[in-house]
Amino acid sequence: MAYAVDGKPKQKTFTALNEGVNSKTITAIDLARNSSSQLVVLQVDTVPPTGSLVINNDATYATTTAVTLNLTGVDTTSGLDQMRFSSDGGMTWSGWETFVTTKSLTLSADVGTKTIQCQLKIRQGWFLPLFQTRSY
Ligand SMILES: [Ca+2]
Repeated sequence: MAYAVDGKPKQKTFTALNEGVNSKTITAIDLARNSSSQLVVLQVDTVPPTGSLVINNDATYATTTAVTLNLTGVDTTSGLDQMRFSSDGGMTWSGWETFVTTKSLTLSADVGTKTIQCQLKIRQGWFLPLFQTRSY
């Protein structure tokens, strides 16, 4: 944690923090024994989210470029925030959008095996990559 005393930058390292919310009270005491306290809340999230991705209810082939994705995702500490998709091996990604369990996606029109990648983001910024491949 970074802070300043009389404008001078300082740093304090906390160890053995618990998963989830940690509350610490920082007390500063000057030479005249005047004190001031500040409550600091630190959120720790070391467990990545879990999730799954299913394309067209697990059909072996997609017969149109429009596919439906069914998604699950859980993050018990921070909660899921957003998702995004790539269908070109991760070269380009859709914009981040609010996580939902059903998503429509349009694939490129060329025939072949497509891989849809999904990334889930929690409120603290962790990513979970999910992959599924389907022939088209
Ligand atoms: Ca987590």
